[in-house]
Amino acid sequence: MSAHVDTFARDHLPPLGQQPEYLLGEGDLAFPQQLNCAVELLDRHVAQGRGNRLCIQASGVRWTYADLLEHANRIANMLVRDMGLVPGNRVLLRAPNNPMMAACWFAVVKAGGIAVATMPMLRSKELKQILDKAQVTHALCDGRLAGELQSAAAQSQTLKQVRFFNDPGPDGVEALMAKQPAQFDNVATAADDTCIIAFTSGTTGQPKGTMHFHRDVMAACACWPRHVLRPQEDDVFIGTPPLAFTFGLGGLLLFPLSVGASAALVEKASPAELIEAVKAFGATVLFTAPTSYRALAQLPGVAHTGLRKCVSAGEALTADTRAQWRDATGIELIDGIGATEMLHIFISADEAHARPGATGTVVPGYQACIMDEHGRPAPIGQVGRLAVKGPTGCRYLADPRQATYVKDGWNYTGDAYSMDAQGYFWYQSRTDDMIVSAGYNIASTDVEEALLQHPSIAECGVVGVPDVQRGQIVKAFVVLKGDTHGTDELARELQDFVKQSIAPYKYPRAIEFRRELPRTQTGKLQRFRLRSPE
Ligand code: 3UK
Repeated sequence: MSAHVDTFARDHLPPLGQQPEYLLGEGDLAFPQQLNCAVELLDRHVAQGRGNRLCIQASGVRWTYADLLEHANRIANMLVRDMGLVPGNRVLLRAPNNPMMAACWFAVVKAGGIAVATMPMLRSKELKQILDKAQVTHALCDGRLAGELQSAAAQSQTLKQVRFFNDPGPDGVEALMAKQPAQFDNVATAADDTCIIAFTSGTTGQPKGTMHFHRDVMAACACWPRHVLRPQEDDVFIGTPPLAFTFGLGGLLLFPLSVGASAALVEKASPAELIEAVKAFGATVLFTAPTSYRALAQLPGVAHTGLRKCVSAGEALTADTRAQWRDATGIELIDGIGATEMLHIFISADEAHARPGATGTVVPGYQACIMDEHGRPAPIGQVGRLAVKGPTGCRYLADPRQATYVKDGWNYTGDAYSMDAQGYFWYQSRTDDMIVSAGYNIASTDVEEALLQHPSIAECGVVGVPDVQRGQIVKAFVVLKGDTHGTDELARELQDFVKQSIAPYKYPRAIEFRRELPRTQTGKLQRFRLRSPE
């Protein structure tokens, strides 16, 4: 049944006993044995007469579905005929979010390859880790990002075929694909053939590759978008997460195409440029992270755009950020927690059901449960470990950490949550970000949320630091707005301010002012770097 000639992915799946339980088989989640998600998401629209509909916009580019299909087909032919790709080979993709990156993603998946998309900012050392881990054989890379890939490729035993796109030269992908036919014989992959290996954004340790099947991609499209986002055919999706991050891959490519809508891809945008792009492309659905919503909410132009739905994920959304965005735009944010391991969002609430401070309820198709320290369901209201299962789930590529993420069929996301009587899930912290000070459990986000109410604070990060007396004390790293100066007096003011709004034992006993906070390339605060500076 598998179409993979190169069986690397199947050979390195975690043993079945270490995989999560999958909730599959009913309604939208019953998949045929042969399934190629690229054909479902792209060819199908053209076959059904929607080829002339708008599909992808970018600066200077306006592609219909037929245009994207033609590009993907020509690149797929180039991969197979010029570059010797066989089904199951891993293809590294490296580019900012742009139309050629999207076309290459579809080309790889149509040809039965496995797309290994990487963040544009990765350096050769990090690229080399990925090349080795996924035994990457081919690469398609934006010409402007050639340098770091070339030095990683020079040290790789497996990567032999590299081509560059957005490159005008005679060896560039554009010239090579022009010689190829515009038709391509799609590879009839099995629903459980791997089509992407997504690397985690890495707040700690060695990167982990997560394997997702063709059916996982379709399942992600059938769950959160259909039940919570509920986009329309005429929606124009836009946002900041890279296509190499499954938040961006779903939000800016898979989900718009799954409903015949379109995406506007922006390569790199400051908050002001993003709002300009929203207006220029007529965007209606925005995907970005909480910190970005805070920055955007300050901009004068944000009140009058055509946006109708705004999605926040990647980090906890505080009630305060939600209120700032509503005040600035009139739009209630759609919060959702997703994970690279789960492919996309599994707990969320739409505009009408949002509760400030809560992430939402479990997305149809998934189950979620709060587990106590013995792995048993915890009572309502008690803080414990978040465990989820659904059609998608964690399969690490050859990694012993599989046994930490998956236990008894449940995926443990590493988050501390509680669930209330109405089934709403309340984020507390990462399980390793719980601060224990003088016997009290203190969630770093509680303190961050309290601090963010203060008018002088732009951003902050709270961690526990070792203390002889108390085991740990709460320490806040604070970035101030504009040219406010960090003084001892202001620090004391902030401490009193926190004591006014939350239990006084949670106040930050130490405060350090910083110009910026350490973040991953997907915008997540790296609390471990605040705990132990390199
Ligand atoms: C945290 C959240 C509270 C949480 C992601 C949407 O973030 C994504 O994937 P990652 O693998 O990180 C997963 C972890 O990030 N997190 C994400 N969203 C929220 N915490 N509220 C949220 N709304 O710790 C989770 O375990 O980088 C998000 C879709 C796809 C994704 N990959």
